[in-house]
Amino acid sequence: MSEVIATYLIHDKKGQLEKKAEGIALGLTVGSWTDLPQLDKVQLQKHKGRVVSVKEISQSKRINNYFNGTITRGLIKIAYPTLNFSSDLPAILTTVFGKLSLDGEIKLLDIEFSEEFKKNFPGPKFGIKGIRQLTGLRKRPYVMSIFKGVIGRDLTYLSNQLREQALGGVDFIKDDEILFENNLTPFEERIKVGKRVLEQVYEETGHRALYAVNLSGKTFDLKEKAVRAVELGADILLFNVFAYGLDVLQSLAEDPSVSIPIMAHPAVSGAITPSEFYGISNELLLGKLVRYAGADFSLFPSPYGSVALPKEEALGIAHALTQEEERFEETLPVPSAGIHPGLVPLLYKDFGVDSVINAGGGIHGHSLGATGGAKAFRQAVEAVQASQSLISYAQTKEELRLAIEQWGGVEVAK
Ligand code: 1AE
Repeated sequence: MSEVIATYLIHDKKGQLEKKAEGIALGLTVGSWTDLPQLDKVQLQKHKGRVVSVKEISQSKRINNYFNGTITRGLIKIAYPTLNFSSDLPAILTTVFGKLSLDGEIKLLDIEFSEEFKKNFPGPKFGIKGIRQLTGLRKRPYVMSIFKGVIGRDLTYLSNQLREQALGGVDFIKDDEILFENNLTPFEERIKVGKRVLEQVYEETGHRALYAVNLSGKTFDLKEKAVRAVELGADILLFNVFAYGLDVLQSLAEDPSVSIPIMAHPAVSGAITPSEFYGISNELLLGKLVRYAGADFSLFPSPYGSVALPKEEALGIAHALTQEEERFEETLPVPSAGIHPGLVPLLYKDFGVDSVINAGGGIHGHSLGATGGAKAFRQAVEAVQASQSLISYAQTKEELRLAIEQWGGVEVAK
């Protein structure tokens, strides 16, 4: 029988993990089937959830203090027959963590799908391989910059900022996720102007940057808008997946006419993932599910910047995005938020060549402006790839020297 297996971290004051697990397996599938007549029980057997394992984990003084009493903690795995739901993420999430997410201290850590069931998800259309092909760049991490301060500004301002960033040598430039449809810089105009500016920079310098435009608006209008973006020659779509839902991402990714990469932004996910007692793990939400639903890039807080994640969680996301999967391309990890050039050695060590170093403030706040900031990032990447310390490399690279003077730099032992 085909099943989906969910792993939960539970906290129970009564210390009855087995009972709780059995209650979930029944409650989220056939309800109180033990009270039913024999015939009904037999019929319902194939729909009943199954407790796969219950593992108590060591008590924690800190957590006992927090709950003001002794609390038993455990990892439980429950298998749900796929017969019970349609093959879409809303149905799966509602089954494994619908009402249950409202029921006390329980966190959904993982969902395992059989290879057969994975066929219901598209995975990334491009993935790391496809993006490497698209950009013709193979041997270094990408550098991305973010438009900043463009709300209330017109297309001329936007073009100038785009040009400055591209001239510094960034590979991708993304809209700020808070830039929506507006009269001053409408979606379609941003794409047209962006194309013109980036083509000009390419002609002048030989460097081509790609622009990720924010796909926003009402859910039912998104597809048409995405297709129009493709017709206009957009490079990449930025998408606030958690404001809309993973299934909306999936339906965009599945559409053959949305034939450009999709970049998933983590906005709103902080309402779901950070608690150690509730919600959904970062690895599952920003890692596995974003990848299965079809994002080519996934942004998430790095372990270092202004909105830092615990390191093992950030690494867990990257692992889920890139671990070998028979059916799915890899999604490019984009550790972000509060990143400056001095953090590049750490990011490179943690996330490797196949990642994107992404910065807004760390580009625009550079004392030589966005072009200087972008150059400083590229120089920091060069330093790391040449196995040189940032300090020694900066002796001949003015932009990097100024960035380190401004924000400091972290060297990594070889
Ligand atoms: C985790 C998302 C990061 C992001 O979108 C963003 O705008 C970062 O800006 P900075 O680099 O922190 O200024």
